[in-house]
Amino acid sequence: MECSRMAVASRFRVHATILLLAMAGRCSSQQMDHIQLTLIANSMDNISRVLQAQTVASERVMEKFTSMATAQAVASEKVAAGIMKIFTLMATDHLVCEGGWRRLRTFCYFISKDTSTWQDSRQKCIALNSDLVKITHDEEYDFLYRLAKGHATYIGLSDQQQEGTYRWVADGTIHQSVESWWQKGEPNSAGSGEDCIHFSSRGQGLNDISCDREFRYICKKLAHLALA
Ligand code: MMA
Ligand code: CA
Repeated sequence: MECSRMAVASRFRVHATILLLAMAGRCSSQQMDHIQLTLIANSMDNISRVLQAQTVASERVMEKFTSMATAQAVASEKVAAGIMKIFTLMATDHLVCEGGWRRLRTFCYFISKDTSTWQDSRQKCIALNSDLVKITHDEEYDFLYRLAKGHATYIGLSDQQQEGTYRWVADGTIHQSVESWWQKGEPNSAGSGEDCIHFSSRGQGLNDISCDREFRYICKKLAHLALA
């Protein structure tokens, strides 16, 4: 009786219960131990089979996920490359500047023949829907250096606001000094101080100079899209 209660309480599979009932008549504690160990072993076996199946299923899901993520990344790259191609096409074929302006990539530049103080130069650029030029990379610097042709020519950089801190007037950002753009020994704030930057007339790069001097100037604005 003791043996069969234990068997019911164990709640194992039907065939195990039948096996137990069959043996109920001659139940000894040694036999019971053996039966219970067999049942536990079977259950462990079942659990481990279920776990194994689940591991395999998880691995398949992971594989599927990885391959989908890879496919997604490849597709994104293709889209990005396509967009770049479109932009490049637009930049080379469909971006235009008005007469008298020169284009480099997505911007137009006006190099004046008339001369003005730095402040008046800025006003003249603004009147032309632009601003005194902000130079952002070497290619642009080289392009403008060549266009200045050794004439003293203002750009949109000054340290009027704070001595020694050069800011681009167009957007107020601080110029991260590019050593190679400056003429040797500049900026030197010579005399009673020099706050405005220009391509020097010596054709050797940028120099700081008095903002009251009258020079040529360079304006910059976005090129516009002309889709034919
Ligand atoms: C020199 C040199 C510059 C300075 C100008 C002012 C010709 O260059 O000292 O740094 O800005 O003079 O005219
Ligand atoms: Ca100087």
